[in-house]
Amino acid sequence: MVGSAIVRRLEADGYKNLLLKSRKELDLCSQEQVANFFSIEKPEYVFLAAARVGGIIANSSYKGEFIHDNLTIQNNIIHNSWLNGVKRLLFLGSTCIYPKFSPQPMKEEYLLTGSLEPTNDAYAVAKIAGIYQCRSYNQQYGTEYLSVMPNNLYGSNDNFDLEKSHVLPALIRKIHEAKQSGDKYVTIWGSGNPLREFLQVDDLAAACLFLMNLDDISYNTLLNDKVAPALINVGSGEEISIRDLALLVRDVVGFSGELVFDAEKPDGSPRKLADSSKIHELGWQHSIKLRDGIVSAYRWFMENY
Ligand code: GFB
Repeated sequence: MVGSAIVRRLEADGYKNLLLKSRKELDLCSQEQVANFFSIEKPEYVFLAAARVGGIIANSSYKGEFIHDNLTIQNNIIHNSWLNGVKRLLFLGSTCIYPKFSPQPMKEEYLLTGSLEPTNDAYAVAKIAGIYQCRSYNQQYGTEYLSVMPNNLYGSNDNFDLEKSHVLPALIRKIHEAKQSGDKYVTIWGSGNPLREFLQVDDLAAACLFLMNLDDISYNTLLNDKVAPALINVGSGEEISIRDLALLVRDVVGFSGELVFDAEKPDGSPRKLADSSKIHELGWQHSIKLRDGIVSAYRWFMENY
């Protein structure tokens, strides 16, 4: 989802010399294949969006795969970027790197100030390792790698698998299917009380190009930030409870049935609102409103799924 959004944005901005490989052509978990790719193609700029990701149940059910695949992919790419003289690299993570009970909104400097949310601790530890790998290579080798932490993303090419997906695509699919079958209610996981901040993936792609294209002074200021070097949040500030999100999706889809909450399913973090003042001060703001983004995600689902 993130990679395809970045490619759309690069192409829209006129970039032509893109090095794109499908999963079949290049297995990012293979040290040998990644090493060959970098030494032959010699990319100058790397957007590291590839990851094993999933919603709250996938994250807590497949912890071994999540920690292994993410550590392997990012280690292969970051290390080979250094070996092959990549100029700039953006490493994408997630706001789940911050402590479960972090003060809100979460500033970059709150990293490692408290324990993680248990449902996604394995994934978060892998992402934290990536942040420290970028920082450590910057410090030892003088590379220019920046870690970018978006909040909960959604949009075109999202995963609509009901067990593995994140909440927004799951709600779109569940509520649409309930409407089609004439069901009286839809089951929503958890209490409905957690708060989440959502960002449409095309806004994230715009933020990534904005950061990759920063002038040297601004980019180096981010890399050398005294309290949180080489780490920047990208959020929308559009925070909403899961209950209100479900009501919004119900409205967009046009379903008139009830919402039933399943307390057996985990809530996860009570709240994770990113403090995006760093990127705002540099001049970037998101532009896609949550409701508009849901309308277009629902359209994408109807056309493609
Ligand atoms: O999006 P989500 O799976 O992940 O769940 P997290 C967000 C909230 O929505 C939780 C509730 O409180 C869920 O219980 N929810 C309600 C549902 N109905 C559903 C449903 O049908 N499906 C899903 N998936 N959730 C993820 C992390 O945490 O956030 C990842 O696991 C990553 O590591 C990602 O950081 C951004 O927001 O809780």
